[in-house]
Amino acid sequence: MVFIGPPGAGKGTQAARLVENYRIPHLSTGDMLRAAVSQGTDVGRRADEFMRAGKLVPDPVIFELLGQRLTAADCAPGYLLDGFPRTLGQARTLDDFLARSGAPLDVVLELRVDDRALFERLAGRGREDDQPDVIRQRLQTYRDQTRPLIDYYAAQGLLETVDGLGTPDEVYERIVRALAKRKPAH
Ligand code: B4P
Repeated sequence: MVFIGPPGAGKGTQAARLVENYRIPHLSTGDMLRAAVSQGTDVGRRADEFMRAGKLVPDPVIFELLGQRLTAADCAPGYLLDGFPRTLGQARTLDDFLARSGAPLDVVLELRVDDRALFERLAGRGREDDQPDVIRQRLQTYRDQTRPLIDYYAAQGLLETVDGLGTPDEVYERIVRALAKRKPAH
């Protein structure tokens, strides 16, 4: 399962519920990057300046971060990718990996929220990259680099779009309904 949405759409919030329900690992590249930065690892040092600027961390850094995680034993029954892929390059690399492992994606969930609500949510959260200028840059980065993935996955028949406005409980209900419509591919 892949989760796509603009910054602040509630991917992390909803992913936490989904992985508890489905008992699968939650692979959030944002969380992994923040952990790498706070631990001062090599990946963290290379990612830090991009995250502070609201830009995407370069693909090679992301691949290094995720690389072995996807082949770990706990991912064998399935997993939720939260915040990855975020570029067409990442999506194609993921497709190659999944084709080699013989375990295709079941579904790509898009959480859709308008910019004004996103801005209010993020400004209210106050994380280091939630400053107004950085939020604007992150929204622009999403439009330029990540939104093309919506068409990419729609063309593969994998996309489910869910309205992300409303309470977290309401959004979660919509996600569960969207997932129930789909038959697992394997
Ligand atoms: P992420 O950690 O993925 O951050 P995000 O997009 O801001 O978060 P999310 O959508 O999960 O929002 P959340 O649930 O927390 O990425 C951070 C940075 O890491 C990126 O900018 C980039 O630099 C880098 N990065 C990560 N992955 C990368 C990749 N693959 N390639 C390159 N770079 C990468 O919710 C936000 C707020 O809204 C919270 O305060 C929450 O409480 C609130 N909220 C949630 N649901 C709500 C609801 N229904 N109503 C009201 N408020 C709600």
